[in-house]
Amino acid sequence: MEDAPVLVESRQGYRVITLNRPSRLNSFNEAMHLALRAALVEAEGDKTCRSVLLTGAGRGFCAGQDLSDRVMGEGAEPPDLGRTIETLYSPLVKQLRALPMPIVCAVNGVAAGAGANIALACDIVLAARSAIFLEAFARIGLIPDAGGTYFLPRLAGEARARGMTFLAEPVPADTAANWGLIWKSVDDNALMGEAHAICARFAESATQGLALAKQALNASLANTLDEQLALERDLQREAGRTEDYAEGVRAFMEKRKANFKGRP
Ligand code: T3D
Repeated sequence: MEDAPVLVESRQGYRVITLNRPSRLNSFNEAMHLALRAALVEAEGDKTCRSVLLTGAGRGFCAGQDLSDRVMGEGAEPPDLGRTIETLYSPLVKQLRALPMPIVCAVNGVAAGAGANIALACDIVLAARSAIFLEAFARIGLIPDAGGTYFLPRLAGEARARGMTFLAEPVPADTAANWGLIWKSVDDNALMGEAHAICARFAESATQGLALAKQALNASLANTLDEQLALERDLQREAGRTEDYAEGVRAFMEKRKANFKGRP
């Protein structure tokens, strides 16, 4: 069934967001962009939601921009891709990074173009062993966007970032995990079980602390050590004022499992 471009399911303590244009390998059109962003806003607004699981319907995760929206007739005025990057892709990446909770991305199949980079923008990336990551842009004369030129060298190193960008060859999930692009690859039939298990664990975690840790890790990529140490001080001050921290210390001393509540 291919109705809503994004499906949202509420689970105990987390939300599952599924990209839902399977006949086009969940490639992005404007409607899917807007629906995904609205789903993330709703997740943030729900105090009981402590993590997000992002995945794709059908055999692919996401094939990047829907190229059927980009076909140009002979001599036609080219589309302004800077505008779509500025209004759609970049805000989405910023929203994923700023969401104050972990995003678990279950890459269920091919992740190509912006689809690969949207996955890399998430916090914990699991990929089915049969999935591939493909920086497809060079095949059509574009550059990696959706944060690709930012994330690739930082996660995989310069040599691999340049190889993936210039050669545009598929990188299998196992290789992506070995390179440090993603958290891990898992057997195809174990993917969703593992992703749900992580979100279920977050539903019982001190997720305010995780949100602050996410903020610190995001900033670390651009900060000097001095700046980062100052930020750690400020964010730890905030973490130290949460009820979850007090509960964590009490539970440790009382040798029992902590009952973390997440956002008040
Ligand atoms: O434009 C802007 O605003 C700038 C932003 C750009 C961001 C970008 O992401 S640019 C990069 C766009 N993406 C690509 O270039 C990838 C294109 N797709 C592929 O190279 C291949 O489909 C895959 C390697 C991803 C998968 O190959 P395969 O053999 O497993 O599947 P397939 O047969 O190629 O695709 C299945 C169907 O999905 C097929 O439709 P059909 O023939 O069954 O009716 C195919 O046309 C469709 N599809 C796959 N990717 C896209 C797509 N349709 C539209 N746009 C796509 N990106």
